[in-house]
Amino acid sequence: MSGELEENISRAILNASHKYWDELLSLDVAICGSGPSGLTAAKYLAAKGLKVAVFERHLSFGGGTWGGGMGYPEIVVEKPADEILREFGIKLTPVKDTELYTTNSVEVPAKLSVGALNAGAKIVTGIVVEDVVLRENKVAGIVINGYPIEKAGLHIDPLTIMAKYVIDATGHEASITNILAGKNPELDIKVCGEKSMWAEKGEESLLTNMKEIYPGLFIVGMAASAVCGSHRMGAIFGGMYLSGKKCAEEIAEKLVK
Ligand code: 48H
Repeated sequence: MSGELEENISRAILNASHKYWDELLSLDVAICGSGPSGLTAAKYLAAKGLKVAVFERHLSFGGGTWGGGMGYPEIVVEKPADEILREFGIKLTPVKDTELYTTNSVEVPAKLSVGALNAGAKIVTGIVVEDVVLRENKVAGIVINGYPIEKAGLHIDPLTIMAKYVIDATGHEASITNILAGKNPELDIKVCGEKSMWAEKGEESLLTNMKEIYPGLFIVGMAASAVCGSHRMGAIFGGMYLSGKKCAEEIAEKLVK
């Protein structure tokens, strides 16, 4: 490259970003939301050699993990989800006379994202998934826009990412399923809404609530609880990791021959 340094910086960024985005346009799996369930799914899907990207509204990834429990910087995980965290190299401290562990609320999202990135997933931040691409009887991709554009309320049309599967990992909002259900009532997708705190029931139900809610669209983590009308569980996270991993295994079974 020749020219002034400033010009070269700008050109390098634009050229590299063009290549980066070009590679994102057609994916095996588009994951909406970079909380614990989305990042876990991303790692296990990418480890199977699938082309995966996580789209996150905020500039930081990790979703609801960072804040721990009411700002105290530890979260809780129960067996058998501790095995998943060990695979990411996350440190766990047993809680005496229980099947619980505590773990640090900063270490967890940091290492989950490193695990996903090292496996080959991309994490795209500052991007809002505002709709899905619909085909005859199937979700076929996502519709995205910049978070600053959404925040400023600007009328700027979106871009699209085609994907064989989409995962709604948007947490309490279950925003992708809500959008699909709300815009297309004829699809008859029911979003029940989350129930009050009952940690044991909330955790237990996560693996059955994780499902392909409509062809091409999976729900995981808190989004699965919200869609299926299950209980919240507070700052215990085992079900988030377990449902993310199970979702990855189900999709990989369909895509990896
Ligand atoms: C792009 C979006 C969009 C969008 C939202 O909330 P999360 O951490 O989600 P989970 O399900 O992986 O984990 C839930 C857990 O953090 C939690 O809240 C628990 C256990 N609560 C229990 C209780 O009782 O309260 O992450 C979701 C992510 C966030 O980072 C959002 O910013 C992002 O999704 N997101 N990203 N486009 N339309 N909607």
